[in-house]
Amino acid sequence: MNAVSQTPQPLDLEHYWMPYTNNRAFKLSPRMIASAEGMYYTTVEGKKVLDGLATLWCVNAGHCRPKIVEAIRKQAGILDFSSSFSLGHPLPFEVARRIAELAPAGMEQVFFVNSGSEAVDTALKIALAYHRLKGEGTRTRFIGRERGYHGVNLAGISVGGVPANRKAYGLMIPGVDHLRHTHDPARSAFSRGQPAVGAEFADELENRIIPLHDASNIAAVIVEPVSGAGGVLVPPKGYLERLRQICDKHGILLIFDEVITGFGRLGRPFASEYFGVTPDLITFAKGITSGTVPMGGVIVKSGIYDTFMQAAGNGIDFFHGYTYSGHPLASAAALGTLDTYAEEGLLTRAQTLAADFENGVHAFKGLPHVIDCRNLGLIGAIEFAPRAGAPGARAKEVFEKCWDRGVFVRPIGDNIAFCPPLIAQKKHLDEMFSVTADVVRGLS
Ligand code: PXG
Repeated sequence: MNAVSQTPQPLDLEHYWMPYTNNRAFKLSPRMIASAEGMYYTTVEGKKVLDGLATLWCVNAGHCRPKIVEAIRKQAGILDFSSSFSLGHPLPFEVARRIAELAPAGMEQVFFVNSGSEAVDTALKIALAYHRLKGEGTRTRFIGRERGYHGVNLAGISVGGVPANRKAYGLMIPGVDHLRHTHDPARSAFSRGQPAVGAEFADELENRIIPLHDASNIAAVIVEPVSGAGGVLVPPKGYLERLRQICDKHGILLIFDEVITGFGRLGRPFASEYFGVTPDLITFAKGITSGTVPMGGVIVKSGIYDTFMQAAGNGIDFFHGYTYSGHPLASAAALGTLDTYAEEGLLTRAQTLAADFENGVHAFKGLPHVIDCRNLGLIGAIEFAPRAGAPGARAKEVFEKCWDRGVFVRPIGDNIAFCPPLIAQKKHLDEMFSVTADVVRGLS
């Protein structure tokens, strides 16, 4: 029996307030998925749709992969739930060990949560508590970046830099400043991979932000190594290295939000390894379970973990945790996912596909209204000139027409983002790009 046949027909759409959705438009004309396998969804009408965004940048292993499905199914009948508050069960210990194996050297401990938003708030709290334990309790400010996306919790939107996500929520948390974003189309439009210029955007930390707030008041800088939901912004060469140097010089923690870039998106387990820049904390979610069961976490440098352990005496070392941290089903899903990644070489597979992907993204250059193409690993975007008086309208139209033609891509402002599952083959990339290009050719 599939999910659809268990629901009454016609479906009552009135009661579910959908997240990040124009509820009125959706309920007038629903796009409803019934099932998925590999690279494709099947809609309730029976239409196949290619998943060009790993759903929401997370289904890295593709849909309904047998090992993952089996791991979840089996675990549900063995231990459905057990808390991780002063009790334990073996699975999250093993997941943490496997993640530490994949993480940059010296990052050995993992704190589990249930989403990217929780991972971000957890990382920020670790940073605050760490400085306090070190006798530097004045370090309470956070530095985010324009166009950064760090989830939707109050701390996450405060350090985040997507205006629409902040507008309705007043003051949020105090003590936050932002670096400028790194998007620089005047110098770097149509860069293949990392833009050659722009490392100096990092100097704003040293030249403006630290003099203004004083380093002794700054706890951490948080950035996505590659911005995702802010429109796929690839860091200029040398930029992340420079941020790392400045943070080191001033005793500021550097947090990489790898909720999208983690687990193979750039052809390495983490973007930190790809860029050769090791942060102090890494947030992750999405790809850890390939989207199947909610899970996220924070990977910390061992020195940070040790500081908490040494300071705690006989008491609890970190007054923080979620009821479902280290949930058995999520942990089982993570192990099934990590096994699938290992057996199929998926954490490095983006390297093999990167050249075809890059060529596919940059083939949009010269098509109507296209003003930029960006890519790195298996993440990319094309950007349109905004339609007069209707910003975002072109990307929305492309999304809708692609969907009608069986390809799912994501509109972000005037951008269309591509982020296919890591199991994609060249034929899937060809299908995704050729349908999208056809639609763009007809764009007014
Ligand atoms: N950090 C980053 C870098 C993310 O991309 C989060 C944190 C929050 O994760 P959760 O699991 O709490 O959603 C994300 C999530 C979009 C879009 O518009 C992107 C995300 C979520 C929803 C929409 O493309 N990324």
